[in-house]
Amino acid sequence: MVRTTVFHGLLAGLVALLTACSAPQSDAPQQTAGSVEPITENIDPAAQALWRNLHRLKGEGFLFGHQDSLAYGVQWRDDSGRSDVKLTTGDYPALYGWDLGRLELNDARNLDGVPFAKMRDWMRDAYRRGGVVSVSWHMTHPGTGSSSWETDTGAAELLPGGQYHKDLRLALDQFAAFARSLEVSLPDGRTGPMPLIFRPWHEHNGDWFWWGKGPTSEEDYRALWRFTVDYLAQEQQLDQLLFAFSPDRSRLNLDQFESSYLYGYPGDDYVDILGIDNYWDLGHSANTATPEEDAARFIASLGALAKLAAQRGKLAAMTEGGQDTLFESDFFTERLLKGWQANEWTRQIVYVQVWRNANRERESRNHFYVPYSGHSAADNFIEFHEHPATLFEADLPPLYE
Ligand code: BMA
Repeated sequence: MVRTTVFHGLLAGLVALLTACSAPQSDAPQQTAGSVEPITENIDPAAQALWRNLHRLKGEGFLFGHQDSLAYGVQWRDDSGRSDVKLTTGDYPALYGWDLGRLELNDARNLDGVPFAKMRDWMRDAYRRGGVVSVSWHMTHPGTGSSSWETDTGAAELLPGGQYHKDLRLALDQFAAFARSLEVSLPDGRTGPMPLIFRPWHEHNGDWFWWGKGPTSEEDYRALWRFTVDYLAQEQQLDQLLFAFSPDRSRLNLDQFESSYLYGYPGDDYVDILGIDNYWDLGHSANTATPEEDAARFIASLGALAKLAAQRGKLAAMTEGGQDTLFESDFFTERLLKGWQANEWTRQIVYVQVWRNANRERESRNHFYVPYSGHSAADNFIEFHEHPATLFEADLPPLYE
């Protein structure tokens, strides 16, 4: 069950008021943990603890995450226990991203060739080691079957009353079955569902996905998001999820951050984590800004995000991003860490997740976000790992109790 608007609205309003009242004396971040709760009313204790513990980390450090980290690396695949993060630093990431694209088709493998059966095991391994699992979904259109990047048909007919609505339900049923299958041993000794950060319908302010701007109207996007959350909570009774909203930085206007960020925002009753997918400020090939401009904008984007999250009692995170092919050997300390360290607002960001290290042999291209063995950014990544603010697996406090 999702909390009622009135209760949650009052709390969020109170936090906003307190933040506003304290503004003349200090613009400092306010600690909101405990005063505002996750959106799922009967949230499982382990997921609730994750939420609380992530709040506690604010200002201290951030979890470092990597997509598909255990499934393959640039120079290896299907090798149990490996991760390009571990090969360089000796440590696993603190957070693991996985994508469910093609689960809706009942396929055995996801869109990047990761077997779902193994993904489940890797997710459980991550949890057992104290790490966090985040899930995105490059879903094929449940009605037309076209890929997430085909933009001919939007979300309108997936909504209640639409001709493909039952297909959306079936896709969400697959998700619910998958989430339920992730049984783990909880801190209280009982067996129960593994807490997950669920990040559906990402980068919707871009025009490259069928749920994005253009094929899907803002109103339909909101309805799609709300239906997803309500269906999973009420009909599927999933109580182990934290929901992350993640617009793409390249389509955000930093001068009008709030209104631009809130495009399609389903409301405070429907989101736990305010995320941002940021490749744009970190050396994106289509961005012509200078590195100095990039740095200032990266800091501005993280700071504005963290402020908005604090006003609403939410967590803030860089849910996806990084520098494709790591052409700057000092990327990790000079771009990423400096951005996070810049001021007391940027330091409120609780996790930063970079994208995947595509296997070169399988994909015949260079597409990676952490260094592989022998790469010129490896030493810098080790330095980044050693910094007290960057949390990898070995640095994690217990997050689920
Ligand atoms: C993109 C690229 C694609 C991949 C997709 C889903 O950003 O990495 O190659 O298929 O994410 O993981």
